[in-house]
Amino acid sequence: MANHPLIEKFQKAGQGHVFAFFDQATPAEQRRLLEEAAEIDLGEVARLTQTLLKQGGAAVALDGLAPAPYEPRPEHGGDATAWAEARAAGEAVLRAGRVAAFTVAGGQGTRLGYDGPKGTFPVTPVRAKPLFQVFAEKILAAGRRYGRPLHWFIMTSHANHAATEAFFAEHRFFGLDRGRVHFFRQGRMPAVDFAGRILLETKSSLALSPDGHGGSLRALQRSGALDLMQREGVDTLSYFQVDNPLVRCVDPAFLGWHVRRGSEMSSKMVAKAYAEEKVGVFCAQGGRLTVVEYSDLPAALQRETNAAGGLRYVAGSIAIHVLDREFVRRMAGGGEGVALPFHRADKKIPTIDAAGAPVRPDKPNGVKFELFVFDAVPFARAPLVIETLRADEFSPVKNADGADSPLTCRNDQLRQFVRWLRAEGAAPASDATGLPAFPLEVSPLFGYDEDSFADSWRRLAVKPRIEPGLYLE
Ligand code: UD2
Repeated sequence: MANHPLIEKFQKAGQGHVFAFFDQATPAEQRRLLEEAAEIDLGEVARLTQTLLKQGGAAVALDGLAPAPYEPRPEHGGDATAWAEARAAGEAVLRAGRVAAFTVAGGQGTRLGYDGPKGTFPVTPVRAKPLFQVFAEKILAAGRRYGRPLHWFIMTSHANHAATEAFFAEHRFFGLDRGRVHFFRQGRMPAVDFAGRILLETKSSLALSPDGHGGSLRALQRSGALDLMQREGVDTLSYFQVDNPLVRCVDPAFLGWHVRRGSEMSSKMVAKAYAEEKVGVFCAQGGRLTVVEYSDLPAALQRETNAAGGLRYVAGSIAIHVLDREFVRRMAGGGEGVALPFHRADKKIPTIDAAGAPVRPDKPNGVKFELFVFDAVPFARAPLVIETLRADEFSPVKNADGADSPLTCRNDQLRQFVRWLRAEGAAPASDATGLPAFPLEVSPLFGYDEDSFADSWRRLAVKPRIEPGLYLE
């Protein structure tokens, strides 16, 4: 076999099989394989094989686990004055230009069965705007409202980076200043078989996959995004996922709670809709705040109720956070004791057999390693959880049908538009769930939350007729 220091390194680490077909490959293929191999941290792979495969991974420790405290909304008994003060503080931070929006969009979107970056998926009820356009318009509108255009960071994956950039270019960045929209790729991890051997996808390429949304912290650092923010006077990141068009991309009340408490990482919760809902749960343990992913929380705890008969572990994580820039830098630096833990996911990973023939497994044949951003919570100073209302902020598109599908998301958008209209005395007739009899749509440029909607509506000299296909912009 060809002599190359990298090949020797892999051989020494017991991963020499990665180069089994190297000599048959074309020079271009060889280059590619060497490039991919150079991305791999063999020490990390060995460590993960030892801890997550051989020792089966440490089960999530449950001793001393309790529900996390959170700040309830005023509607649910929270302190209305504190919420108003938080909001004013957040508006000041936005007016000072200290905030950037941040979307994690590197996921593979397998469950939706949609071919293309998930952010390009059409979601709105009348205009069928794609997710990216909804966020872009919210960000544009918020920048106008606070007199400071926002920077927007978008984390992509190797698989969808070029398509994502092309989509924005094709749509002229949806009206945003292209100099303020920044794309960067997340890192990759190799998949391994159950013995810890790195899997090949083809004879000359590794089975690599995105390193999880927790990889965003190191990717922000590596890509230079943190330095760019620093140069631009941005010290606070508003983090959200690509699948949820209801999200407030920048929320003054949330930002205000974060800065007033001196928190380094804050999170939003909604009351879980039912015990088994697939969201992480905010917990307290040993004086620290943590998020336990649904799959790690035993069913008995998921179902446990409190004296009032409600769920005891009620605080569902909807993956909306505010992060301090310097906290991200610290986490990305990965100093002693500050690294995010990897999680193991057993998957069906397309690979090749010993003769080099493709294998499409019908049951899991290996393991992917992923980082989760919420694992940073326990490392943050003064981490904070505030409540938000599901109807106002959370309706992700995850599955082709059933729960969290394009249909449920469309209906939740419609109900939100109806609530905004109703607050101004202009609601169309709707059913018992608040769903109108016909589709209508509010552009984020007209209103992206109740307040911005009310301002625009009140400015209209002539109010439009509320009729099928109404589009307010
Ligand atoms: C996530 C949370 C869950 C809950 C739910 C809310 C995890 C493990 N669980 O569930 O607790 O908050 O969201 O909707 O996160 N992504 C990347 N790179 C990756 C992997 C994911 O950018 O390598 C992005 C992806 O594009 C999406 C987001 O992260 O925007 C969520 O990913 P997911 O769909 O895998 O998360 P899910 O639904 O399992």
